[in-house]
Amino acid sequence: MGAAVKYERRGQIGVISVNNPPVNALSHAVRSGIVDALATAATDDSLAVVLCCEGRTFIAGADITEFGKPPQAPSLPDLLVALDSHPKLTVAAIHGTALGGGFEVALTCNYRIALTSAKVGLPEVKLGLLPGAGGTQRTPRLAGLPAAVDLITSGNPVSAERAMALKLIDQLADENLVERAIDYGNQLIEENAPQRQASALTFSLTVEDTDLIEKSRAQLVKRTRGERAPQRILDCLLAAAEGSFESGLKREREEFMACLADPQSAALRHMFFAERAAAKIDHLAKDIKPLDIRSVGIIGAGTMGGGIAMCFAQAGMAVTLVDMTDDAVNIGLEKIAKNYAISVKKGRLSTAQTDAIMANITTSSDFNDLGEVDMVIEAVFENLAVKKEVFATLDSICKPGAILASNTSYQSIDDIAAVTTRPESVLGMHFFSPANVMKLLEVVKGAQSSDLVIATAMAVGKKIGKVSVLSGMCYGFIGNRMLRHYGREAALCLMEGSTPAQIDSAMESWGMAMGPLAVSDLAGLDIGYKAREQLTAEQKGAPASYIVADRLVEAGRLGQKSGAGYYRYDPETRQRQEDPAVMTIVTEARRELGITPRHFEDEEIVNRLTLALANEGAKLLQEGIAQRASDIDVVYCYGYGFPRFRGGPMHTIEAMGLDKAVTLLNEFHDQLNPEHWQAAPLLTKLVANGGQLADSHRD
Ligand code: 3H9
Repeated sequence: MGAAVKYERRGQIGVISVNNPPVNALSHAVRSGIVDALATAATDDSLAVVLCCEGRTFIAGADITEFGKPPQAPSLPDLLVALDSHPKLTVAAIHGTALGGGFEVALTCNYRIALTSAKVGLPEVKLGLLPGAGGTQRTPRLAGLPAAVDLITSGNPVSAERAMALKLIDQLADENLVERAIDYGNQLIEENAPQRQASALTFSLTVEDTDLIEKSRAQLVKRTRGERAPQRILDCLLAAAEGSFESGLKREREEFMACLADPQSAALRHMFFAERAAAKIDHLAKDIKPLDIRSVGIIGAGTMGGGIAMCFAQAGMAVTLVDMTDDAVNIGLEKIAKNYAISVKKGRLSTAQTDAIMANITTSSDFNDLGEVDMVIEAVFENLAVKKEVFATLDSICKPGAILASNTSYQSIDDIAAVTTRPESVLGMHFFSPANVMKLLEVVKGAQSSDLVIATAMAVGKKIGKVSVLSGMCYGFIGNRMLRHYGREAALCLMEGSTPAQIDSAMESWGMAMGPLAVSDLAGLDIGYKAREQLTAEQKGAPASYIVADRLVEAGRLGQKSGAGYYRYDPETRQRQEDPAVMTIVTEARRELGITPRHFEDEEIVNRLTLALANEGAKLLQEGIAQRASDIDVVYCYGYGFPRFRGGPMHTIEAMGLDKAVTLLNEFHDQLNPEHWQAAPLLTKLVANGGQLADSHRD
């Protein structure tokens, strides 16, 4: 049977136990081990079979690393045929997380018992897939259509208790799962219980069910912005109701194979591994133990500081929120309380929960109150002189070993660290606005930041529920350095002949959460304007890339906050509307710079904006600012609304073909602007060598 699966007899029960760390994925060894064990149990004198797992979890699904490789028999469907037709009564014993193919195995067993702490779910949609081993056929038969739609299209797991209410689990156990499962098996034998098969249950649609499918279709089109797997899931659920179990299973198989071959799934699977890789820091010693951070000081009670304070308070840490005056901290605290009141109103949190969170936050206008905290995060405005002053003060107040982090988006961590006597304890922790919502955290390593401090910041990020990515030091770090190139191309497309509406809708149809000009309006056009005021003409770059933004600000159009920017905004609904006044400004700017507008295809907009990002990403990779290409993808998908089903900018060019990407870059170089479109040497090298971004590290 092999090391991954064991079979032993416990009285009249045959116990199959899977042991395939870390998550008991259904690799080939596990599938064939279970099939062999089932064959043994079929012919011995056992009366029932318990299927359980060792380690931290029940089977967490198919082995994702095997997708895209040549299939090896027995397949998961082969295994489930053996299980469904097994002559003995079968019981799944679930602990940890029974997910995807793992839960489908459990659903194929005759009965299911789970620890109360367990969770079950069908998360395949998050990988651009659908449950491909009967999940779309058995779930609605057991739990009904509404629950199946919810479970499978959201991909979110549910608690064992909820699963029991949905008839997906039959019994709960508080502890000693395997013993309890054996007792359960014995009890079922004694009761002469039938071999219940979900596949044998009949299922047909009611009028309400049909309505629900149609409604879900429309909602999912909106919510998932072009993802195909959710629609295919609904097709499979319809097939479950319209034909036999066998015909539904056949349809599910076809749709699963179509998903597997779909580039969207390749991108989403890339993201699954990218998120996990981002947590790993290549050069750190394996045995490094992050510091235990229990208390945090946040400096600056504005939108950013308040949002950061919420992250820490929600994670149960003691937060001291500091600003210059009592008024400023009180306003900040009121805003936080208001945010939580909205969460309570929306039913996301209870009053007791928000009270407990608020109790973790104390406020002060005296920096000396930060003397004993384990970590400080500075979130004052983007001005190097002010930041240096804050860090010099912190250096004199904070206890030895306290970590001093700056939430700067652009400034040099090294310049900030230089004003302290402990540059090894200084680093960047760049949150994204709104900080309590956005998942990304860029951990920025200064030249002298110690490994311990970096490891601690990464661990803290995990504790507060962020996806953390390490960035080296450069202007704008990973995300904002790339964004400048993306923003530049959006502005240039506008000047060369496009419109704000075309640019934004081209990017949104492609999958971006929001188009670049609508994002600028949301962030406030005055921010870039003020930043440009501090730059030299050379640093500002081509005037065509900022002339319209400047003119809009000078006309009082600061974006959403002033009711107008690249668009006009409905004061009630905040809906954007095209505004002829903007095109008047654009036309005037084109005339001033001697630019004759031309026709634009959406494809050119998408190619220019995504390639501008990826080309700069390749330069960051080559310079060692980003550890790996997939880290850049994580930054963009979690911090900048890049569609996960495109896999981030680096995966986008890898999927397009690096050779095609370089050809396009060279075309842009020749036809548009040679300075903007120098292909990153790393890309040309990879194309010449036939290499992949995933294998490339710093030169
Ligand atoms: C499916 O089942 C299709 C079927 O319907 C039909 C087939 C025909 N495979 O997340 P962690 C690795 S699709 C391979 O850090 P946690 C992971 O990469 C599948 N590897 O732990 C990591 O490796 P490393 C449906 C996997 O405790 C390590 O395990 N199932 C798989 O925070 C630890 O993972 C899913 O989508 C896998 N299936 O969370 C479930 N899963 O250490 C996906 C994990 O080298 N998995 N690894 O970085 C999860 O959601 C989480 O891993 C889980 C544990 C909640 C289980």
